[in-house]
Amino acid sequence: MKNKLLRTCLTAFFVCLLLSLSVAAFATETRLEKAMPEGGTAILTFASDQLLTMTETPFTVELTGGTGKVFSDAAVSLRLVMPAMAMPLNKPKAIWLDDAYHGQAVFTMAGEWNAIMIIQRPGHDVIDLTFKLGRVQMR
Ligand SMILES: [Cu+2]
Repeated sequence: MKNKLLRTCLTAFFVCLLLSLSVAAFATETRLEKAMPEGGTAILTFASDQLLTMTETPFTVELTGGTGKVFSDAAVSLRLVMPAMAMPLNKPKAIWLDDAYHGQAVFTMAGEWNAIMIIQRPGHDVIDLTFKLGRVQMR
């Protein structure tokens, strides 16, 4: 009887813990999604909900075809640009590892930024998709 109560309490505790962890995980990301021209989606996720200047910010790219197939054969990079002005070339690559393409972005100035995702798949034309990132804040 006592064991059963204990088990119920522990289960409730772990469910609460998992829920709070997953809520925290969602809150600390910037996740952006775009449709690809030939169907499917490209998802760009930065490991921060507020992008900051002069900070190495990990990002991932997930490419999924219209039929749900995950594309792992692409050459992927981001061209980070400020729509308001010309900035030095800032083009981090993203390398396939396990389940997604992984890269590191550094924003060199506060203000409005876009990421132009450049996707090159064997036997396909190069695709570029523009993601609006909003304001990057001074660290
Ligand atoms: Cu600038």
